[in-house]
Amino acid sequence: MRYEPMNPQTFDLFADAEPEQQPKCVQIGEQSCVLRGFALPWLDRVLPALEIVLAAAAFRQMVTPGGFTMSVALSSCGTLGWTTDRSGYRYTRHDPQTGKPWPAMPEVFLQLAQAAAQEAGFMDFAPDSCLINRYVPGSKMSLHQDKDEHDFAAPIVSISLGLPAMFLFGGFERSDKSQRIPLLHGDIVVWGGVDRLRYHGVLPIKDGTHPQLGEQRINFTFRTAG
Ligand code: MD3
Ligand code: FE
Repeated sequence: MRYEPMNPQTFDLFADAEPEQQPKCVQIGEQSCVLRGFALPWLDRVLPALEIVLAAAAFRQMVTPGGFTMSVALSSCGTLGWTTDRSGYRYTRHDPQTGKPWPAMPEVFLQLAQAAAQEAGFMDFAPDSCLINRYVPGSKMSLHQDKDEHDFAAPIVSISLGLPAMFLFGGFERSDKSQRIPLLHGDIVVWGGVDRLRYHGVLPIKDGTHPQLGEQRINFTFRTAG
């Protein structure tokens, strides 16, 4: 009898399998998780939108109520933008540098933040603020809590782009031991529920040049502030 070659499809055990899925949100706290690389497929649309926001509201360094100039430069978009000066931390409707309303939140920012929140189980995230942090090598963010928002029930979604950072994820008191979590270009973290009031910070960014973003790290944090 003549040898019949098998149809290779007969033995492709994965022929009927589901298409590859985006990796699940990896838990880093009780109600926080990281979506590695989740933003990467969106960057073709996110980066041009970022340029438009920054043309209207340029990065600027702000002063803390204690009189220290932050090493991180900030901008914002959405209905509310976060600012600090000698009189305190707060959300405002207008950019104090231009007197104009903060730039609108680009549709693609909102879509990406909602897609990430959904992946982490927060089904109707409606951020009204996107804080944009720019770190150059040496910039850091000391341990702090985010307490200026009105509703701590909503999660915060954070997107990291450019140079890598070592994120510090602490406890509920400044002196609590913190875990270190590397955050890389394209990573998104969703922080919700009990983890919302944890102390957190960023170690000084190391020297380097990112192929797309150059000598900087840019972090977006989407919040329901009002
Ligand atoms: C954990 N930004 O803007 S984003 C901040 O990388 C801030 O630029 C850091 O902390 C950055 O306030 C961290 C991740 C983040 C944001 C808010 C949190 C983590 C959080 C609130 C509670 C717990
Ligand atoms: Fe923070």
